[in-house]
Amino acid sequence: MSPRTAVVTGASSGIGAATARRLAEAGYHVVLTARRADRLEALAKEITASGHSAAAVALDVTDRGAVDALAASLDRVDVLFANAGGALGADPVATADPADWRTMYEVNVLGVLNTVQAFLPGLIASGDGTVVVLSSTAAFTPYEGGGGYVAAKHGAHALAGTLRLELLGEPVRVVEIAPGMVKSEGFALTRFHGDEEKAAAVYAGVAEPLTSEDIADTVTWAVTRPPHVNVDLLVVRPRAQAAQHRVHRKP
Ligand code: 8X3
Repeated sequence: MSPRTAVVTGASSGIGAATARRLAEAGYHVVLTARRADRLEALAKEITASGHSAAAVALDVTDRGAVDALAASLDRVDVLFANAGGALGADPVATADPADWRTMYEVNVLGVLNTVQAFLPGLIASGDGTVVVLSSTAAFTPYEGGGGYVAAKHGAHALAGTLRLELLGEPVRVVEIAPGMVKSEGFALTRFHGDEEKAAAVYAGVAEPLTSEDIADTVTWAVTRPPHVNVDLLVVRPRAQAAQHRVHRKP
């Protein structure tokens, strides 16, 4: 019989990579997917070298044909961690680039839709499937300059909530994890189009933002609860962040 399998999108870095490691340690065969094949290969080697099981598949979640082909190639899927996403641009609504907004919607919402639709038959067939959608505190609270990302993550939140309702009676849980400030590789840098100074300013004076490992721990905890326990939604912030705009910074 094939081993229990977890598909992780956006697995080449940050929260995706950290969660893939944790799910592998928890006994899952992890299918690592992202656009950057070289990084996936390196992570698959690392996981395999530590005695666990992983495979790397280059994938763009916005390419529905490729997502369908991956789903068709797997014998089994028990967990889908729909993690691929991100922010692009930090401009006000008045002047933001619609192309950035379109990309954010494509990845954060339609990317989740593509993977959910492709893997859902397999998740149902597993008899105990779990979808984990990585949203954000931006899924609930707007902030200046966040408009396109906030809109997209509200979309991801709506998708997760709707899916949970529609799957009532099916053996599939729908979990949403909504992190606040996470200092993860690349997130802020991508948002600021590679501007390192602006990216660093996001975390300035914050002694301990969350790490990718903190979120990996949370996702793995939710996934490994008994099958009848559906952790609907978890909002996870660092102690230094009491609300979206309330961050404790040391001078
Ligand atoms: C990341 C949190 O505050 O940058 O999803 O939107 S925030």
